[in-house]
Amino acid sequence: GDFLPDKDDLGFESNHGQNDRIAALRYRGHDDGDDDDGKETGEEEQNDESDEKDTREVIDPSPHLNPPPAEPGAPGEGGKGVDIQPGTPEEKAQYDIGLKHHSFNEWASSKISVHRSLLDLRHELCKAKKYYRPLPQASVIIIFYNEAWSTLLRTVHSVLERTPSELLREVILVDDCSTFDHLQTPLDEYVSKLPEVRVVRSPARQGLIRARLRGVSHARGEVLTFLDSHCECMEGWLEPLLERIAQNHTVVPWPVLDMIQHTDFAYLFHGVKGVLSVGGVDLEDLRFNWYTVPQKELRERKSIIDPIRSPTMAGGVFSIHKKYFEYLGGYDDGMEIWGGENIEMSFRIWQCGGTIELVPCSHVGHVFRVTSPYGAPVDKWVKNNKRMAEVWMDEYRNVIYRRHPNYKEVDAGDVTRRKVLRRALHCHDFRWYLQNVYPNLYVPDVRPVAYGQIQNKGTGRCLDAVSAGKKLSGLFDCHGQRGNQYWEFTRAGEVRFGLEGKLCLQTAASSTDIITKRCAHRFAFDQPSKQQRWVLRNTTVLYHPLTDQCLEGTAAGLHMAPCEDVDRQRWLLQNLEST
Ligand code: UD2
Ligand code: MN
Repeated sequence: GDFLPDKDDLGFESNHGQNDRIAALRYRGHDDGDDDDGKETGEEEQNDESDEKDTREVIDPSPHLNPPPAEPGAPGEGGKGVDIQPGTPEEKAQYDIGLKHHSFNEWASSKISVHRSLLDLRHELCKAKKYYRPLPQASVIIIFYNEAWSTLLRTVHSVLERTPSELLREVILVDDCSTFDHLQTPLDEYVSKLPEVRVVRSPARQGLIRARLRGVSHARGEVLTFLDSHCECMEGWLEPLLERIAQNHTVVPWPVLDMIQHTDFAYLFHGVKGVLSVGGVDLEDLRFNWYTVPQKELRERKSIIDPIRSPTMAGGVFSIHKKYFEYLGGYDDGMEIWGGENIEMSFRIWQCGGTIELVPCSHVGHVFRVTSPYGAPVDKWVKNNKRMAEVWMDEYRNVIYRRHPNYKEVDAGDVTRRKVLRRALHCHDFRWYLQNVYPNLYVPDVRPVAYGQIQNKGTGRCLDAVSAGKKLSGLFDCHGQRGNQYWEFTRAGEVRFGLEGKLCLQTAASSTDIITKRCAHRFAFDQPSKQQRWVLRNTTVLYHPLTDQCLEGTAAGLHMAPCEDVDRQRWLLQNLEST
């Protein structure tokens, strides 16, 4: 195809002629691997970390090493759920231990073949689509820590069986120092029979971010493709991802993530016609969430199967050109265990000139679970987030620090190298990201006029959102615990109910109720509604221009009344900015 760039032309459109910097900025891995731009070096050492001492203690003799073969009518075939329940006490015990170790129904998973079939439910246009060869080859990197046998191997087989072999350079399994017995010798033996699959072991548990970096240092393909260890790839999953990268090396594509139910392992296909969600983020707690693409943006595409720009990515499954990954600074190797790396990488890609796209024709199933079996430690996640915020979010990081006092207590470590990276790549600031990539994001006030509790001078009680469900606000004894009594008085004149966020104190002429309602002014760059606009007078009076009344607190509660110079209409706002 004509659109394919010259194989040797690896200049990135958006790197402002910085190719000379690429080498300097390359991630220096733990083992520095072969650094010769993917050239073949023959057989690689199976274990080049021999100087690192393995610290693991193998603890768990695990069952289910012999999953059933794939045959029509077997449990789970065609992506169906397993409807049998553990019957005998032994089965029940196995079910319990599987749930404990994996936070999903491992017992059900073990009844399903590691080669199970999936219905090809892709859109007709996706099935008919032709991909111009040659596409670049991918190294598929699957990291795992104490993954179940059946889910891990089903991930591997789904890659081997649903990827054209000429597009698959290799599959690299990175063991993040698992302690389960089945992941030691049994896995080595199983994998030794599979073509192009290797196990790379981490001698200490370092978390998924460094595990991925370890995988990258062993990768020889032109493109890196990451997977969680409990995925199932659907027919045709890789080609559209590779095609986007072939067209533009600065695109980081990811698939539609279908849900494999943790309860029965049913594969729930997410079609392209329904509501399409891409990656989002909540700036109040930095959690990844799903963002429903505005219809307008969907309609602007030429075809229903065209990729969609995505402000963030979930993080577990995506493809990226290896050199672009390295050029962008890989991952932040100061991040530990779990969490935050996906948001960091998302901001970094966009701010530094790349693009994240959700590719509707590519489908990968993932077991979404409700809890984490290995107890992802919150302080590590906070540390990772803090490193990200310090480097990429500019003044917007203060939103997080203000809302979550625990961030102060966590040491983020040294981020100098990451800041140097940002400067060297000439990246945009965070405000640019908000304006150009994610204009629909709810952005809390960076520096509100006041934040914390709002205490009534007359009664001594505090403004309380009561319960966000009821939405009626009232007055309660001040408890100093934030929660329902945490408010932010914004520069735009709103009284925002801060912690759960996105709710604003409002009242109207037609109703005397004082309620918290979804803030009308949601985005960084627009205006509040009149019902939600307040004016702070003499630093204590909450005047509401629309009704020309003042907020008042009495023994009977909260109401609006004509303004008077009395204590019941005076409020003490915490952390009030000195004027
Ligand atoms: C989501 C991502 C995950 C990662 C995470 C944030 C998807 C489908 N999943 O979490 O990839 O971006 O958000 O960090 O988008 N693991 C290790 N070492 C550890 C802990 C985990 O190797 O210390 C492995 C684990 O076996 C799994 C992967 O990392 O393969 C992700 O962990 P998870 O499945 O618990 O995370 P998930 O899907 O909730
Ligand atoms: Mn996962």
